[in-house]
Amino acid sequence: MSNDITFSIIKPDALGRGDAARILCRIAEAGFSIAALKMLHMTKTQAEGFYDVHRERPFFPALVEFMSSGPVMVMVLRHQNAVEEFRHLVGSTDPARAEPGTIRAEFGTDVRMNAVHGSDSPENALREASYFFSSIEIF
Ligand code: 3AN
Repeated sequence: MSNDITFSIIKPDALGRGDAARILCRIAEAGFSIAALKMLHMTKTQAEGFYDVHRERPFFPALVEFMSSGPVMVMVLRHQNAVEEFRHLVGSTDPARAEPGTIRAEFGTDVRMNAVHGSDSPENALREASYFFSSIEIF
């Protein structure tokens, strides 16, 4: 399994505050290149499909509500060991526990509104990338 791509979302909280450009700068400065990028506003059904693995979790309805509450930026990022490197850059799920200097420590509000998503495995990176992009849109 190729481990040079990961999938990310700049979530509605960060986009709504106008932080997308600053987050993209952080990502580029960390050495990631953008293989695909677009902005969209998910329907509830699309957000449910994306977070299907969390369907039974108590936070699922609020998560879906939040992720479909406004536009997001979805992207495929390229880097050696991309999944692990990106999760390192993003920080812990809870911004209050995220290491200083991470994107969530700087831009996140709480465990739900935590500014960015990053895939948790190479398998999920491929699945998530293909949820939003066709193969000819990934460079
Ligand atoms: P991560 O994005 O850090 O991999 P996951 O995959 O466990 O975290 O959770 C997916 C998303 O669900 C998180 N990014 C966050 O927005 C939301 N979430 C996770 N845990 C909670 C929670 N305890 N309460 C509310 N929302 C949560």
